[in-house]
Order: sequence, then C-alpha cells, then structure tokens
Amino acid sequence: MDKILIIGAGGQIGVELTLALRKIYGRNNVIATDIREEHPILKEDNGPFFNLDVMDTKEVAKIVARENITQVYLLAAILSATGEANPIWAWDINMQSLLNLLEICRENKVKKFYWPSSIAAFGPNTPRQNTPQHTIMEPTTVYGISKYAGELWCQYYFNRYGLDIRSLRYPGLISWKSAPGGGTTDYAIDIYIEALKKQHFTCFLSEDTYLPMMYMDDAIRATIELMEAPAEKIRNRTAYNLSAMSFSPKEISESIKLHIPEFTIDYAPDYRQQIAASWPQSIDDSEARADWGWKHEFDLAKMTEDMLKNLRNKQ
Ligand code: NAD
Ligand code: AKB
Repeated sequence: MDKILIIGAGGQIGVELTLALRKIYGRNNVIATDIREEHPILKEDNGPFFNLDVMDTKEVAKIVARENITQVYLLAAILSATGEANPIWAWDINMQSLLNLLEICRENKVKKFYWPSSIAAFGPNTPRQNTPQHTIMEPTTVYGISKYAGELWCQYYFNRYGLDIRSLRYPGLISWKSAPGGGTTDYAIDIYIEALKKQHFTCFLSEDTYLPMMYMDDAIRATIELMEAPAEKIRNRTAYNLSAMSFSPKEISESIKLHIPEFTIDYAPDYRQQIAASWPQSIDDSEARADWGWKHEFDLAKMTEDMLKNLRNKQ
C-alpha cells in the first residue's frame, strides 16, 4: 500500500490535494505537513498531520524512513510576488527544499516524487502565445529562476538515478477553499471575493494583461492523473505545460458582471505588472494531452459560476 507525504499541505494547493489523495489512498495513508499550524479544513478532516520545516533535512528524512513513505508531494515554496521582496531567501527555500527532497527520495527509494513548476519558468524572450513545451526559457523573477533550475534538477535525478519524478508547469490557479500564497495571479481569486463583499475591485494588473489560468478542480485532477499515469507515458522529466484557459482582468470582470451586474473594477498596476508581462499569455499543452490524456473541464464561464456559488455558501 502506498504511503504519501505532502510537504506544504496547508497552502492553496496542499489543502485540496491532501483531501483528494485521502479519498483515493485512505485518510491514514496521506500525511499532511506544513511549517504553519494545521489548516482548519485539514483539522476537520482529522487525518495525520505534522508540523515540519522542509529545510530541516534530518527531520524530513526521519519521517520518510519512519513512515515508510512511497510517494512525496513537495508543495512548500515562496511564490512570485513574495519572492521578489526577498530574493535570496526565496531562492534558498525553493532550491534547498527541492535538493533536500531529491536526495531523501533517492536514498529512501521513494517510488514517486511530485514537485510543481510554473508558467513562471518562462521569461520575456519566450514566445507568449501558445508557448510550446520546449522553447526559450530565460525567466526573470527569482521564483521563475528557481522553477527553471528545479525542472533541470528533476530531470537530472531521473536520468542519473532513475527517480520517478513528475512535474507540471501550473498556470495561475483559482480556488475558493484555501487562500493563495503571494502570487502574481492571485488577483483572479481576490476579484471574486471582493465582488461578493464590496461589488468593487481594484486590480493590481492592467485591464488587458492576459495570463494562463486554471480552476483548482482541474489542477488537482491533472496532478493525480499525471502521478497515476504509467511511467512509460511520461516523456517529459522536466515539467509538462498544462493549460485550461487564458483571460485578462477585463474579461474576468465581465464574466462576474453577468452574475453581479452592479460589480465595478478599476486598475492600479503595481510591481506585479512587470512580473505578469514577462510570462506567457497562453500555453500549448498538446504534449500533456497526447502523452497522458490531459483534458481540462473548466472554462472562464463555468469557473465563475462555481466560484461565486461556493464563495456565497462559505459566507
Ligand atoms: P502556498 O504558498 O499557498 O502554499 C505553500 C505552503 O508551503 C504554505 O502552507 C506554507 O506554510 C508552506 N511552507 C512554506 N515554507 C515552508 C517550510 N520551510 N517548510 C514547510 N512548509 C513550508 O502555495 P501553493 O499555491 O499551494 O503552491 C504550491 C506549489 O505549487 C508551489 O511550488 C508553487 O510554486 C506551485 N505553483 C502554484 C501555483 C498557484 O497558482 N497556486 C501556480 C504554479 C505553481
Ligand atoms: C504566482 O503567481 O506566483 C503563481 C504561479 C503562476 O506560479 N500563481
């Protein structure tokens, strides 16, 4: 039986991924860990949880060995906007955590390792429309540099040691269950919350800033489908491009107005505008679709309906 360790389980992705994996593998076989105290949703789920700093190599190694861990999901990271405020710290956490886990997984013969990359691994010289799987990268944020370097480290451990590591270049992820952790795409979550609360939103990106985005339900399903796919189907051992939709702040505001006609938006672009401007506007994920059958379900209209319904119920 598989035993799964999730590091950074209290974050935007971690909470939902933990719940989804527990449904498949059983509550007691999925251990959630985070440097922060247990997220209330996980507390309610009442599964195994440990406080764990991913930088504490000895403690991580101890848990992997003691619990006979067969799969690791490393989600702890410093995201793009937060990373720019303290680049050396962000580099240290993002890279050292990955290197620690690559070594621990190799030493303990962990069967599968998941570590997410991001559209941030691309940069301003990357083709911005339908960005191909293999293309110029040259990221300009510390977060993006850590994702690009991380992808290459993952490929290195696969080639050199046969570690079965899998990764996705997530677009901006939109969800209502747990709060986002300091990214450039976070506006696309805040806009729904503020639309319901104040019927107004001031956006930190300009109205025509297109970015690739995905609803969390699709992202969780993609992650699990990638991890469940037979190893021979995984032809990219850096990270797969993954896509669902692409929209601008103006377009998401128009989709909200269909449900909340009095909603208004204005724009006050800040330092995050420059980060967004260095990323692709849309992604070609045909390799993920061909290799392991990826198919998204949510477009902007369907996501808006679901976000507003769930946020209203949460209020
Ligand atoms: P998040 O910031 O919401 O969650 C990260 C979690 O890691 C937090 O709960 C935090 O407490 C924890 N953490 C931070 N430092 C830690 C440490 N030293 N030890 C243990 N835990 C620590 O991030 P997220 O959005 O859930 O992202 C998870 C992963 O997915 C990251 O690698 C991120 O780069 C990637 N990703 C996310 C998105 C997105 O839109 N959310 C898009 C692309 C890639
Ligand atoms: C961020 O904006 O930093 C993340 C990402 C796209 O990696 N949401």
